[in-house]
Amino acid sequence: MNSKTVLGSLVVACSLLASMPASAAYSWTFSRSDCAGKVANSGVKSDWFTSCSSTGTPSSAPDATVTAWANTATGSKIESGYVGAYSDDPLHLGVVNKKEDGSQPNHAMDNNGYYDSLLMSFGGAVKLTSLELNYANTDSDLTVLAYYGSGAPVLAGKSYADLLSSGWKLVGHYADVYSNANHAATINASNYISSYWLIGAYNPLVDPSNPGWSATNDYVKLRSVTGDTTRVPEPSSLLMFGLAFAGLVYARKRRGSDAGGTGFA
Ligand SMILES: [Ca+2]
Ligand SMILES: [Ca+2]
Repeated sequence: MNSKTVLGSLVVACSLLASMPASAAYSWTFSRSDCAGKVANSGVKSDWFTSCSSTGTPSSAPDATVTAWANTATGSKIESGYVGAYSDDPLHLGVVNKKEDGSQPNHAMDNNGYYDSLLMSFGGAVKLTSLELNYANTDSDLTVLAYYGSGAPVLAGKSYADLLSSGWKLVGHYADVYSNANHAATINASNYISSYWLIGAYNPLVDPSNPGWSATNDYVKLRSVTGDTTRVPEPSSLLMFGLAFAGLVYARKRRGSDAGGTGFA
């Protein structure tokens, strides 16, 4: 291996290292001004929102918009619902689906009768790492999905059983989240990164190999999500990095043996 090849290997190795961004932690909560300037009251339909948007913290975080969904359409298909935002500072986000009247506890995000979800759409790809609840009734199991399809996801008209074959990946099922310290759960051990995340009351319909938890008794409200924008290097990038490094070691060995030494003096 000549010096040009060694130099080339070095350039490849350095550029790969430089392409791995430093981690920056972001969090998103929703204030009154993020949700049409008002807080919902139980049973007052005009106080429910079709979406809320948060700029996130710090200000360099991608914006987040949240919308509500449930399988309340004919044939158990998914259709839009309302975001119910309760209390204040930050708001507690629930889902009032089109078959609910907004009374407690069904104005939470729940799976009693229909499966409620919140779709979080970010202004850039985000790797969510944790989520936090600030309300639960009875049980607090969750299901989280991330979108890897092309374009923006279309939920309306699909059934939950369609999602894993429509570009969605199962991030995980998380049991008893409200019972954890700080009512929070660490999520996404597989390091999925996406602009679209579907966070719902525990939903066995999306996943034939679901854990079989109780699926009618989860009522939760979402307080915040946390994440970053760190991309885990693709296996092909790791392979290129390994080859470049191996090239450097080989060149050094050759140079050492040519000089009659060990190459590692
Ligand atoms: Ca609900
Ligand atoms: Ca449950």
